[in-house]
Amino acid sequence: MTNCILIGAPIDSGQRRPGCLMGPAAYRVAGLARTLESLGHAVEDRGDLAHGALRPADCANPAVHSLAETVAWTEALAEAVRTALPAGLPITLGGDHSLALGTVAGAAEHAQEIGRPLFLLWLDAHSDFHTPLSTDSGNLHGTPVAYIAGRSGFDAFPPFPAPVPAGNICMFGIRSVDPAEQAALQECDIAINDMRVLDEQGIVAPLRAFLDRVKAANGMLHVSLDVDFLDPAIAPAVGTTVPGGTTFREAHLVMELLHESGLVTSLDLVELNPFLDDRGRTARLMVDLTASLMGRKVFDRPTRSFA
Ligand code: 4U7
Ligand code: MN
Ligand code: MN
Ligand code: MN
Repeated sequence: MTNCILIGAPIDSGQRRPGCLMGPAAYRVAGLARTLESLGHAVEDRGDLAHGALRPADCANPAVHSLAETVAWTEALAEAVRTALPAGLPITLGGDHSLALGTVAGAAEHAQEIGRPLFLLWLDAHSDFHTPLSTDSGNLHGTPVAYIAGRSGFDAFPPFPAPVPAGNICMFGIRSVDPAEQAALQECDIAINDMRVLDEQGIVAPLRAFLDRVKAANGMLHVSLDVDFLDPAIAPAVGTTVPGGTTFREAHLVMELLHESGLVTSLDLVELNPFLDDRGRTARLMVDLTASLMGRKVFDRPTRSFA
């Protein structure tokens, strides 16, 4: 039994298409709390977070927008996750992916306090490795991994508490990387399991290899799940669809392996835009994936037999 702590993060300052701020409501309507409870977990819904006062913030890149608001969200979310972690497993309901600037900062601070290393699993079509200085779109939802890894250019933000070493970061589902991100990723050893790797090797071997490393290091594991990790045919409710994403079973298998590992300590559900959904199917799929992560099985075998 896990104490699941739901944190609503109706943030949409990280991109330009309105609608992500309806995400937390959609997850509640789709029955996230009820589903987790049916699996035997306790659920504490802390409601929707609000950001604090905005302070003036500027950036040398004129494309960047909504910087002050995103900084304020980062502070509020870091605090919310840091204080939730001692009490259970925070599940942050986005909201666009800029929320991970805050959630992972909070997790990093907690990990540092208790002296455990933090690992990051990034499930996304995109690498989100821009800095505010390198982004062409100016959309800060494309920047969290760079902040988490300690890249420079985030002067407007609180300094990242304890940057996550590149070797502790692993990406899956990648199929859209901008040239500036590509160049920066070439310089570091973040594990990038792009769709080509998944086509060739499947999802199990690379994921098990990563989870083995987390386990060996007694690490905490933050999982950030972007709706566009999934193929748009099964998950249309996202502003940044990219064809060629993971299938229904691949995504569930990731979640099932994560459950079996027992390693996940915090989770983000991000980029759901309910305004773009098809009768709630994407919201329901995200809830079902969370259920798999929290122990729902296709078939409950008496003993485990996945050799
Ligand atoms: B998401 C992009 F140009 N790289 O910077 C950008 F392709 O959180 C997309 O993963 C960023 O959805 C996508 O705007 C951010 C673009
Ligand atoms: Mn606001
Ligand atoms: Mn993303
Ligand atoms: Mn994405």
